This record gives sequence, structure tokens and C-alpha cells, in this order.
Amino acid sequence: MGPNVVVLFRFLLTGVALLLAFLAAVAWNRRKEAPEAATFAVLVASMAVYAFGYAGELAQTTIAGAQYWLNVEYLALPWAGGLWVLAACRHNRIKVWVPLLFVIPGITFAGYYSNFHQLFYSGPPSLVHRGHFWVMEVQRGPLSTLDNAYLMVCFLAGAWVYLKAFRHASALYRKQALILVLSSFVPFVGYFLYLGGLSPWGLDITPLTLAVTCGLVHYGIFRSGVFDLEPLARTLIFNTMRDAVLILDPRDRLLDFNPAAAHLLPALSREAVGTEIGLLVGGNAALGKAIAGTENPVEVELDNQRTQQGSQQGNQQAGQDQGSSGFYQMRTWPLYSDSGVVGRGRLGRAVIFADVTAQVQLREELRVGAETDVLTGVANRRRFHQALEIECIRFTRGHAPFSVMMIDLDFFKEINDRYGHPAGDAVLRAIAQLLLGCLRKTDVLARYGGEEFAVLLPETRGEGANVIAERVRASVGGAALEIDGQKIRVTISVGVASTGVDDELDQTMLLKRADLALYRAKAAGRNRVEVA
Ligand code: GH3
Ligand code: MG
Ligand code: MG
Repeated sequence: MGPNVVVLFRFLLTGVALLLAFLAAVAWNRRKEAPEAATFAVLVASMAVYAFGYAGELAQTTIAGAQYWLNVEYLALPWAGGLWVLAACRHNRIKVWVPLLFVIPGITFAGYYSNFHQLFYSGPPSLVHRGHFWVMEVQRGPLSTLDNAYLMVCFLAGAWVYLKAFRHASALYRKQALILVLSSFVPFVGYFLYLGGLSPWGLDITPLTLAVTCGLVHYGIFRSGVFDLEPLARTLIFNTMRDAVLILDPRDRLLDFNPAAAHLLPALSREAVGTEIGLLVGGNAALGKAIAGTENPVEVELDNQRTQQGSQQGNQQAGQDQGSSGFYQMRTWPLYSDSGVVGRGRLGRAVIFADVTAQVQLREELRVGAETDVLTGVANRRRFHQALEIECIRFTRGHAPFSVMMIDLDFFKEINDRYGHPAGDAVLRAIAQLLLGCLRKTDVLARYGGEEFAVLLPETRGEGANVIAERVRASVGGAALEIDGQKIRVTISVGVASTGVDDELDQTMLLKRADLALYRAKAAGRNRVEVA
């Protein structure tokens, strides 16, 4: 039974040593991605030496043999504390002066191997049989005590750094940060038990606890992206910035996002981390395409959660437009590791959405404004000519016939003279509304000049246009407009021109014909329709 426990424990230690060596190699391989990975690799490698040396020590039954393996352990042991603190600091982007961390290890290392003036061990070691084990018993000198104390202080300092990171970590990194906090306490507890004589048979269980720590950190590296943990300042900016940011890995899987992004894209959640972004925004094909595409920057339209959720932000759009959406300028940036060599160590990319809704709305307002008559709100002369141009193209392609009407108010000067210019303006507005009421949605009513309107009637032949013109004339002529409490009557004269069947279309000629017809209507006594 006895030897079995010894064999089992040594077997365990050797396994731990091999596992640590493997973890060290893995971390070393990732040193380009994260500066702390190299430090971590050296730390883990030193722990492997420690565990390996201890496994050797426990197999010995002579002082000389045990001493030999203790010497192997001490190659690594003094440096562990400094390495642990350095890895923690590098990990959290805390600047430290590296030599400072290794002053005491340097002294204790030299002290151990020289045992100068018996400062490390005050007397010769002895081998005692305890439980199933032969264990070295040493008489600690001041340097040995310093060595132990420094290791403990370092374990605590590392734990403190990780605890601080945990407190500032974004919600997404809480889990990783917690793993690191816990893992940094485990070896401390093990070492404390050993020094306090509380470990079974007085065995040094530190190598075992270290294996637990390294295993947890290993889990962090492979499963939770511990080395991708954001530094504190960057996390703060990331969390409070108004632009929505997604971080994607090289295979477009979601790694992280900020609160603004969660606000914008409800599909984002902690559970969604690791899922391909295309699947997450599957409902919005345009967005998925934009994210996957190479165009940069690109403008995307997204349902605006803020406006949909109601008016707590006082957004005026919310009331009038339920399905209101926002416009976002999307940019993507490749992300590189801190070692920063472009083309190497690419970690993924950031996708940033800047809210440009206000700019897009302004642009739209300017566009509409450039085409609208200020007084009446109907199209202006410019818009009329655009619409006419398009209709002409349609006509020459497919011979879709259309008509135009030129409308002029009769004796409008007298209205101005009698009721005043503001009342004249009100009459113009009222007439515009009357005309709109007589027309189809596809017709284009424009204020063409002072008291002159033009109407484009798509897909309308001469006969149809005459009917509409007559309806319009009768409607205006029969109406008594209520302006400032007074009833005002106005009549209009209308000139109509239409495209013929085999016409060579001349836009200017068509308008001129309508104008001539209008002139004839005026000459024939006004309040009339004349056809070109
Ligand atoms: P008719 O067309 O029947 O020959 O007579 P008219 O009095 O309408 O003819 P004219 O073209 O000589 O007068 C047009 C008037 O329309 C002159 C101008 O004061 C008025 N007018 C033009 N633009 C505006 C405007 O924006 N507001 C107001 N209130 N009046 C305008
Ligand atoms: Mg007139
Ligand atoms: Mg006129």
C-alpha cells in the first residue's frame, strides 16, 4: 500500500510536469498574438521544471539524491513569483520595470546555490520518513524565508491585479476575469497549507495546485479568449462610446460587442458570442451582406430600436412613423495584435456603426426642398422638368402617350389689389390644394411661375386630358375660397397639349403648344379650356 501511494503521487507529478510543458509550448506558440503569452509560457515552463524536480526528489532515499533533485527544482522556483506578477501585469497592460521583479529572485537564486554564509540553509538537510514518503527536511535561513515570503507576496500581487481587472471587466469578460482571479488564489492556498504544515504528510502540494491554475488559464486561452481581454481604459471607451462596435474573429464569429451594439442589434447577447455574425443578423439580409462585403464604408438602414421602443428619448419621429429606421455608416477595421506586424497575427476585425440618421435626413430634406415650391408645397418648376424628361424617355421607348396642362389664374392682379398680397398667397395655396384634389397620384402638379401652374398627366391621351382639364376648370371656378373670413372667387384658364401617335417628340414644342392654347383661352374670354 505504502509504495503504491508514493508511485501514484510521483506518477501524478510527472503527469503534471508533462501537462505544464505542453501548456508552456502552446502559450509560447501564441506569443505573437499577446505579449503576455511569452511570459506565461516561461512561467508555466518553470513550473514544469519544479514539478519534474519534485517528482524526482520523492523517489530518493539518500540525502545526495534528494539534494540533486532539489537543485533541479531551484533552477525554476525562485523566478516563479516574479514571472507570475509580470504575466498578470502584461495581461492587463500595466507597465512594470521588469528587473525590479527579479532582484529578490536573483539574490535567493544565488543564495541557494552558494549557500553563502549559510544564509539560505542554516544547517545540513536531513531525510525523514513521514507517512509513506521520504521527505527532505531543511533548516531555513533568512534567504529561504525571504524566498518563501516573496513567492507569497507575488501570488497575492498577481491575484490583486486580476481582481482589479475583474472589477473593471465588461460583462462579457467577467467569466474570464473570474477564472483568473480564482486561479491566482489556488497556488497561494496550496503554498500556505504546505508552509503551515497542513498538507498531507508534509508534502509540497504547490506543483499540484499550480497544475490546477495552469489548467484554468489554459481553459481561458482556448475557450474564453483570456488573452483577448481588453485593457481597462479601452474597455471603458468601448462600453461608453455611442457608435455600435462588433468584434469578429477571422471567421466572422462574434467575439465581443459594446452596449451601443446590443441596443442597435437585439440579436446580440452573451449567448451569441461565438456564433457567426451572418446567422445572428439573418433576418436582415442587407446588413449581413454589408458586413460580409468588402465595401468600406457602406451606408445601411436599420430598424431603429430607440424610436420603436417609444418616446422616452423624445424622438419626434416616434409618433408619426411607427416603422422608423435609422441610417448607419458601417466601417470595418482589421485588428492586429499588440505586436502589431501588419499581415501577421490578425485577430479579426472591428465593425463600427456610426449613426448618420441626422445627416441622411438633412440630405433628404435638402433634396425634397430643392424640388418643392415653398409657398404651395407642390412640385416646383425644376421637378416638373425632371418628371417631363422621364415621361419623354418613356414615350420614345414605349410610346406611352401623355399630356401637359398649363394653368393661369384669371385677373389675379385684381385679387392682389383688392385683398392684399398675403391673401393672394393664400389663394394660390388654396388653388394648389383644389387642383391636387382633381388629379391622380401619378400626375405631377407644379407651380410653374407666379400664378401659373403646370400639370403632367402620364399615360393620358388628348381626350382624357380634356376631360381632366374641364373638371379642374369647373372645380376652381365653382369654388368660393374662404380667405381671412372673406369668400373669394377665382377662375382659371387652361391650355392642354398631348403627344400624338406618330409624333417626333419635342419637349419644348409640347410646352409651347400648351402655352399657346392657354393664351387662346385667355383671348377667348378666360375661365376656359383650349386644346392645342
Ligand atoms: P390674366 O392672367 O387673367 O391675364 O390676368 P392677371 O392679373 O392674372 O395677369 P398678370 O400676369 O398680369 O398678373 C399676374 C399677377 O400675379 C401679378 C402678380 O402680382 C401676381 N403674382 C405673381 N406671383 C405672386 C405670388 O407669389 N403671390 C401673390 N400674392 N401674387 C403673385
Ligand atoms: Mg393670370
Ligand atoms: Mg400669369
